[in-house]
Amino acid sequence: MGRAFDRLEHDVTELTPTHLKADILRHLTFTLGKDADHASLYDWRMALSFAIRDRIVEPWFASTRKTWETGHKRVYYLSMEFLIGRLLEDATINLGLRDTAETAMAELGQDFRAIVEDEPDAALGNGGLGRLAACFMESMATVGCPAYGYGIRYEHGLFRQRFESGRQVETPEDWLSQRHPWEFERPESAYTIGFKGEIATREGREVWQPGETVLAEAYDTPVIGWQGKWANTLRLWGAKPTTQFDLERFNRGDYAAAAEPEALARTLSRVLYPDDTTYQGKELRLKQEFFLTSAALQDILRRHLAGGYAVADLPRHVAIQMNDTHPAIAGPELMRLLMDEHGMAFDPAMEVARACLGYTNHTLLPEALERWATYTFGNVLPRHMQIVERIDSWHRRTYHPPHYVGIVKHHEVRMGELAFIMAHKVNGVSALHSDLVKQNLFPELEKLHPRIINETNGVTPRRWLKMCNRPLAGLITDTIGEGWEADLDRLKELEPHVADAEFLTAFGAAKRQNKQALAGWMQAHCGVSVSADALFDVQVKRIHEYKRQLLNILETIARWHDIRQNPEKDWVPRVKIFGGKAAPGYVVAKEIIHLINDVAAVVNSDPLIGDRLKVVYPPNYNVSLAERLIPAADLSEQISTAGKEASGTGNMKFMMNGAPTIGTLDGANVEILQEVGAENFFLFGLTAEEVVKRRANPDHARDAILASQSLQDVLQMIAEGRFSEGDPSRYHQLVHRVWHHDNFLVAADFDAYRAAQAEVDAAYADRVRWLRMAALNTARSGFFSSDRTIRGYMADVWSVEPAL
Ligand code: T68
Repeated sequence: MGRAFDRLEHDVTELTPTHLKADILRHLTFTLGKDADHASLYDWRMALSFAIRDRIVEPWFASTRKTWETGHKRVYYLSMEFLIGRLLEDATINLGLRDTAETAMAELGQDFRAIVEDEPDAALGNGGLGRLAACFMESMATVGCPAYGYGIRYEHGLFRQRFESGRQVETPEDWLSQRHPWEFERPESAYTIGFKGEIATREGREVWQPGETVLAEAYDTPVIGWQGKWANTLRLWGAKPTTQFDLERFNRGDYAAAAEPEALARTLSRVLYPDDTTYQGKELRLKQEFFLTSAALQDILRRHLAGGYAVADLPRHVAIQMNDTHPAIAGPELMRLLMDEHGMAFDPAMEVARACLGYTNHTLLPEALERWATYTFGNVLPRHMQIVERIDSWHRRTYHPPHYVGIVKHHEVRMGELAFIMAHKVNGVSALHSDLVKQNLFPELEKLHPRIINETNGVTPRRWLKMCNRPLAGLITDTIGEGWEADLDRLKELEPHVADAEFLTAFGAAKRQNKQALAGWMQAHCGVSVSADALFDVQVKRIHEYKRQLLNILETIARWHDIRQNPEKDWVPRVKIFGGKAAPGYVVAKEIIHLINDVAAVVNSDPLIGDRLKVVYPPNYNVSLAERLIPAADLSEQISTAGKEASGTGNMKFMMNGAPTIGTLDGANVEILQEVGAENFFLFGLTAEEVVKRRANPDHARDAILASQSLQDVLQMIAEGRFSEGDPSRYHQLVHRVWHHDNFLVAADFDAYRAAQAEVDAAYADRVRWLRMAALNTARSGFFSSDRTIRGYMADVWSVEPAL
């Protein structure tokens, strides 16, 4: 029977607009119950999405079947975040149906673009870490790595951002208020997840009797790779009550208590935590982490045993990757399942668990390192607390680490150390970051058992070039032919064309088309009119002190001031574009947002300035907005304090789309510089080592400010209230912090940043030079495909071969 699916019944490349139209109309009629005459944009989007989804199901079945039949090893990517964005256009592109879909919709009287943009973003992540997980899912499908992504089906993704009088205001995100056409609900795949309670000993075995339980129910979204050759599953867990009511309590008349199981279930998968760099020791967060991890591990073991294999054989068939420490409870939970449920002894269970697990670190920031109070941890997960202590004492007995190295310290469970000890490989996400993880984060553990490796991040070129930048993708295909999308090193073949005036002109025309489109969008959505001839200078990412949006806005003020002083000079016109959200509780980041908006208001309405400088800050930066902004960027701002940004992935997207970087030697900037060459990169600022030395001088900021007339002027203007008319004290604290608590060396790097910006102006004024730089950035970006990253993990961490 199922044999029919071994090969595709329908060759999607042969699907004509006429066939697709029939499918769309069938779904409109029979799935949605709508008459074409009365269908709304939403109805058409649903009908098209279902018609496209139909085409994914066959390769999805075929992939799953092949993995089962060959007993191929599977990768399980555990992540609290998957920032996937929209799915419709991406699916049509990977299926080779983008143009077919557009034609079919046009013939039905519908605008494909409008339909695509009607889809809400699935914003189940904060930033880089969540987007990386989404790129990895697409790349694993593209290279044919059998894999499951496991995450949480948050009802509310990352909050929406609005500005009110320049201040950030958060409103709840609501993506599931509409039907989500890409998922399949699997009520039959559900697991009981326990919390709290007691531990009993029965027949010499520890038995955990949870005090609370919820059900984790699976929702599966197929993830289709390039050209539809392979598809994997993103399995997101939704929480359901195990019982609607606690009947015993209900019958006793305790109605509120009787509804408790339902209340817990309703909150568990309700909302994504919006902090990307500060962990908060909240019980609900720990419960979410365990909910995801336990459901995933139970599912993994069930599938393994269903394949007829022994538990001890797990490492031959299963690789489990922990995306940061958020799912680091996987170590103890796997141990619990192996020992308490499958009767394994501690030592062999440790061997099995460690052989399966890998851990990726994404940050060195101390405030982001998860540490749970033993009180909270022991209360929520009493059995896991026992297991953690057992692992810790086993580790001390076996390896004799220095007394200060361990998992449980000062009444806290350190999740980084736990993840390190339970994983056979630990990796950082860029060359520099991996070195710093070795030297600064786990130096002693690494000495005892070396296991830290590097896997430099990457991004999928299908979404971040092919889909979001059609003019440039078209030019690339016209120039080097097809096939670069899955073999991005082939972009190197563009290099010889960079000497060709005709190619450069075409490259410039593609960029200009994107800039024109963005200018129109900003006019309509932000009320700011900009010239497409200006240099589009873009900094988009979460707002954080270490990312130094402050440095950028201070330079903007200096530039504005300079233009006013010398209006007759031949200024290179600039549009400074900012985008990004601040964590709701991050007061300093919110102040920076307010300042950017205040500066924008002053600059944009200054008649002396005109087109020479504009500042635009579109609200609610998300994946879809990134797809609009990045292809239109001339300059990529990657200006974090050296040593603080683990990798960055936006930096790679800009490079691919032909925007040179102005940046520090931080994260993957180091590798970008290496690939593109110093003459095509605007480097400035202290190095990671210099940062450490400079910070040892308590007067570093004061010294730098006194040495820079320009910085003094800028700080003075802010302090005087030039950007906060009627409220002169608004930024006193901010200015005070630059003088006295400049933890991220904004002052120390200010002059160097200004000088680099002046070089940018000079380079941009030379049109041919600039186009050559831009084109070389694209041509040399092949290394940053997430296909390369995934192949690295497959070889170095997972020991899995492609199944294609
Ligand atoms: C980012 N981390 C890194 N964390 O900052 C970035 N954290 O340099 C790197 O490129 C990216 O990971 C991918 O490796 C994050 O995005 C989070 O979002 C986060 C979320 C919750 C808790 C802690």
